[in-house]
Amino acid sequence: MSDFVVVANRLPVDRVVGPEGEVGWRRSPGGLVTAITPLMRERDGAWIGWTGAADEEAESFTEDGLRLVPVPLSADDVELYYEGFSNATLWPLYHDAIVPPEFHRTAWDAYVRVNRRFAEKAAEVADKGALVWVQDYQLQLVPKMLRELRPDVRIGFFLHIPFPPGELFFRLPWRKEIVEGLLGADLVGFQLPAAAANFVRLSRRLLDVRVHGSMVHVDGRDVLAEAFPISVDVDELTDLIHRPDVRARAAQVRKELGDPACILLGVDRLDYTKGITQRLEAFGELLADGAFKPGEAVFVQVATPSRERVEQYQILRDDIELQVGRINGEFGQLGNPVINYMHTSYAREELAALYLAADVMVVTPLRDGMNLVAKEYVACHEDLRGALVLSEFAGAAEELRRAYLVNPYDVDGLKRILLEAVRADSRDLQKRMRAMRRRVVDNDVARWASEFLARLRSSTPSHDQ
Ligand code: ADQ
Repeated sequence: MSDFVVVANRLPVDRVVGPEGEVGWRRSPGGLVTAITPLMRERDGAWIGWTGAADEEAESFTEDGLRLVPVPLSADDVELYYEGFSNATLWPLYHDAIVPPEFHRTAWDAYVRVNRRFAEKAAEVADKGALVWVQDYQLQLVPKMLRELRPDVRIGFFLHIPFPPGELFFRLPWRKEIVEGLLGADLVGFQLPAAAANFVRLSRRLLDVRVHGSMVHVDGRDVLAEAFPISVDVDELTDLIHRPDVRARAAQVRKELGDPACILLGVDRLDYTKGITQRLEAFGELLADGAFKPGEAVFVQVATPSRERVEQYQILRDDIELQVGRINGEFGQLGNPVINYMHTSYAREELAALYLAADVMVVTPLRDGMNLVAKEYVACHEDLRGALVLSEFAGAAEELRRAYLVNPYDVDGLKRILLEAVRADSRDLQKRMRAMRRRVVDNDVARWASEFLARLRSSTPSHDQ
């Protein structure tokens, strides 16, 4: 039994196969894992999640001092709960319906079924009065299901993606069930205050509950809905950029790109929310307009493969690759493409080297809960060099006010801002970077996790402990 339990769709490890074919596990990269693992070690914690492979029954195991509890998913569950309801219904619905959300009853049934499996596992693993922290949109029903099984535990939930306004949320045939599911928690955390306020308002409209500021009174309990903007592991990134090999690699990147005056960089999961098409369109037009001279500006776009079995992601990949080919075909020179496009996942060292090398970081999501790439870029620029072009529709824009803020739907505006950032005076850039760094360095991911948990601990206990 554990007195601190994290429940997330995925376990914080990836399977690795050694040279002899032996199977092992490696801790997955990512701030959430880094922020939570020390807390788990301190508190004898357990992490409940899926291994990432379908049709696999695995026992609990300990890896790198962490207790990991797998929840099995069948191939059917993966298709309906994960690719279906999570990534073809909720993901687009919560991101402004950038692509049309699909509503399938069989997918909903799978979502309920799998959420119950996670809740049952949590009920099994949690010690009396334990803290249970449920993560993200794939598991919104878990708080209520878990409370029914285990009224003694304290339940926190954090939504990593935006929470949509009523105009969108009300389309969901199961909107009431989702809100009831979340209200099973003692504390529901969001990236932004507006999302928390949205949730409180929707709870009042959908259910017969009383509301007091950020507090919802339901079934004789108080549920708090508040914002906890997530951040990055500043120490990890600082260590990386101090490494001589990482610095050498940054210099080598610039050289390999033909030593251009300006390197523009995009780093994203290949996702339609990230506005990759929009930024490449603006860059292509700037080349066509002759605003950049040949060899002056080079765009590096790294796109991590993501959700490759979901149709909209296949369409997007084709669109982007066509666009990159066209722009390079028109403006590139032999051995010198204007866009260097990589459809791959990079090691943290390589990513840090790219951040160091980039003069202009281009982050233009059409909607994003937070966007850690923007904060990672800032964390890597101790040298106060570089410009951040940032979409107004990324949660990070609320904190990084000194970025070059832009509406990614406005191609002319985007072109203007890109040019402004490329041509900016280094003293102005330093001022902007200093202000942004203050924000990110003071509010790193460890602080995010400890503030959420402190709030959860101080929330009113719902039932007898
Ligand atoms: P994501 O949509 O995945 O996260 P983001 O916040 O940018 O978006 O995080 C992506 C992470 O993956 C970053 O840490 C980045 O360094 C890494 N990454 C991206 N491309 C990579 C590549 N090619 N190789 C290796 N690593 C790569 C969701 C929400 C966000 C929210 C986070 C955290 O959509 O809004 O900020 O969760 O809450």
